[in-house]
Amino acid sequence: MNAIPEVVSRIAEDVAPARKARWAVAEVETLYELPLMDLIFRAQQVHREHFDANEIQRSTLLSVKTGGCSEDCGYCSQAARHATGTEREALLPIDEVVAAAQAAKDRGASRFCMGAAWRGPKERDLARVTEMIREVKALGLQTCVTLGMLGEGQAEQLRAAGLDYYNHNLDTDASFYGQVITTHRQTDRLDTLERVRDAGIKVCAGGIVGMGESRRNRAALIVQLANLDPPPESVPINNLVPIPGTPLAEVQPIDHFEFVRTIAAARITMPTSFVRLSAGRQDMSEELQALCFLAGANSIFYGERLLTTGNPDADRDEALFAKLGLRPI
Ligand code: SAM
Ligand code: DTB
Ligand code: SF4
Repeated sequence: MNAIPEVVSRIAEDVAPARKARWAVAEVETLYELPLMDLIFRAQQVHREHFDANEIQRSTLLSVKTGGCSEDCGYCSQAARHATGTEREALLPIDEVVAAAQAAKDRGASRFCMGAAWRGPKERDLARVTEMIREVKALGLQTCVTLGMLGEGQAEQLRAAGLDYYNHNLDTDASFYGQVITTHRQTDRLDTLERVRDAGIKVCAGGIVGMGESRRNRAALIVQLANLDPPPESVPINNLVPIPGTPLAEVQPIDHFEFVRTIAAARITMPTSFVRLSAGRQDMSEELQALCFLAGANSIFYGERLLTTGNPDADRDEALFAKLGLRPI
């Protein structure tokens, strides 16, 4: 083997900016405790070291398989055991998915994310999803799917179809997880993230806040995400959308500034990741969204629907971006 590349890579390692090895929960709690102006300033500094602060990435979501899920996630409208009124539907036909992806592309989305209400995909389902991925990718869009927990070899099949990102959220920190979900463990989700990473697919992993967790829980979730090695390329921060009929329907909403602090903590601890201002945007004012962008969010879900709930209309987002001078990428 030629020795030069080895030497070059060793030099590259030596000169690469030292990446902070691991974050401690106490350190992230200290970030949360900063005066808001200082925290946002720090997040904005980190943001500008790694990104153009006036650029924003847009992903459009489509629920390709809705409802009837075996799991008991306390926030979810699609769990079969919650009486939410969400009907169980079959996997969508491929032409419907392709038409939705084309419409998303025409409206300016760069990534198309297909979600399924499964604990995990069965082999037969996976074959149809890989076909969807191939066709959506052929339109020139980045592809993302979120299908639940993956078994042996499934991530490789997705990669072979050209999948760019797999979304699988840690949702909440390890110590609070059991209060929200009992049908699987958070370690199961970590196993899936490892399979995704090993298969060479980019990781999209984040969580939900506003579920009655403490600030320490939020800091611990951020730490879990930031300490993944490498951290996820994409980090969705969801504000709980309360769904009537779920156990979390009546939970006290999180304070707006605490949400902004969570975005800032994600930005500071995961400097090179896209941080997505995700679910819950429909109930946020333009000013709150702008604060989230200032705190380092540089991605959104774009289009009038998330999975089973609403999202701001694309026209409204376009108008907001124009007012803020944000350019889509
Ligand atoms: N079944 C797969 C799974 O759980 O990974 C994929 C679909 S699941 C609906 C995707 C993610 O949506 C969840 O992990 C959670 O973070 C988010 N989510 C679901 N319901 C939500 C709600 N009511 N408010 C905020 N985020 C929610
Ligand atoms: C993510 O973090 N948020 C999206 C996506 N990944 C799959 C889902 C949000 C769902 C909000 C509730 C609903 O529409 O059912
Ligand atoms: Fe099922 Fe996913 Fe909803 Fe949990 S979050 S109930 S796994 S669809």
